[in-house]
Amino acid sequence: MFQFRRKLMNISILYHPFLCVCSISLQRVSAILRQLRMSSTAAGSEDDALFEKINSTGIITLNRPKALNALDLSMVKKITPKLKEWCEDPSTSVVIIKGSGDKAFCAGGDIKAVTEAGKSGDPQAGDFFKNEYVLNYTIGTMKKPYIAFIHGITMGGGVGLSVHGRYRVATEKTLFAMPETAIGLFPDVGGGYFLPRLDGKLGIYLALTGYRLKGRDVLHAGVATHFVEAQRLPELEQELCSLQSAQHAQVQEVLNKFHEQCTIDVDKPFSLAPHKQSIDRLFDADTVEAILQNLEQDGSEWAIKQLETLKKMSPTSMKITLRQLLEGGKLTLGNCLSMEYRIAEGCIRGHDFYEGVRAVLIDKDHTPKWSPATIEGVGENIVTGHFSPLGKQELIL
Ligand code: QUE
Repeated sequence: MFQFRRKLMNISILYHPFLCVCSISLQRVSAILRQLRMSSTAAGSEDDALFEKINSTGIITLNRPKALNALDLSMVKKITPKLKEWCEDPSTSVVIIKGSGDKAFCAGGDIKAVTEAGKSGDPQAGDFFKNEYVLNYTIGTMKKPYIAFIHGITMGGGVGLSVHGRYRVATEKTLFAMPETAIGLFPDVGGGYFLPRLDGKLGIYLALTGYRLKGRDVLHAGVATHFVEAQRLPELEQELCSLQSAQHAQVQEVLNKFHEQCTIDVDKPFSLAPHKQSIDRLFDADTVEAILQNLEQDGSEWAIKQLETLKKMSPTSMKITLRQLLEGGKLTLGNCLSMEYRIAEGCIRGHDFYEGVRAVLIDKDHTPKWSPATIEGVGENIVTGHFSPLGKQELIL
């Protein structure tokens, strides 16, 4: 961009005496500038992810606040090598990741771009997922303390940047969800790994319904490790940056102190506590059909409400999601992400992902026309097709 501005100045100096030529070239220049700005949105800009080093702490800031810090390929391609560099660098002992602005840590992956590539048959459509899952794996296998400040909206891709790290600090403004069944996708970024490891059938419930956990609920669910009031995050960051020896023990000491000092909603019970027994009983099944039947038979007001929610989701997404979690519960993170890449490629080949993104993120009419339209219509072959090995395209971790 800087270079371009310099060019622009040259042009105006060059043509200054010839006013008419100048106005034509200025028009042209502004068109080129517009083009450049547009392509920089598509291809990412220089400052979409920021990196700082304060003493021995590396800080990553997701910096697309207008897009709720949604994660795109440009950001992933900057974050992964920087994380690897910090992992090797003896002068870096801690990594913090946060979002810029007050609304979101990261609202998801920038999947509109994936559907655009996928629609035109571009084999690069899966590139974003592949690179994103490698980053999720890098975070999940880091030995140094990695702390995610999950303040504000944390969904999909944002979950993948936080939940596999050792420490996740939530605030009263955290809104956490894996809402992908609503857009014809599935709870990827290692959802198949962490969701089945939550208490009882909570993960299956969160994955199928996309239920939103707010504030202290994120801690109750076992997603966050610490809860700190939003206003104190800068102070927490400063204290972590000033640690002389920042091993896990020292990091934990600081995080625990801030956590214990926070009294917001300290006596408020988990919003799902009244339904936890029902969740563990009704969502304990090998098939989506059985879960729907359990809810129907239960017939309580809460169960009917869950049925209404599930009726809106992509039937294909629900079936692949249940299978993903049942398998993922038995896999390592690396093998789970490899499986998820197969499923992602299945979604790119299919129908509902495009229709869901259209209905929720593009046209925003929120009335997707799923195909197949019913759970019964989703044959076993469709589900199995999403789990087929990809040969040379496999993601190997
Ligand atoms: C369900 C989802 C997503 C969603 C909304 C849903 C999702 C996602 C985004 C999103 C949000 C903000 C952005 C963006 C994408 O919204 O996965 O690019 O700026 O990424 O109801 O699964």
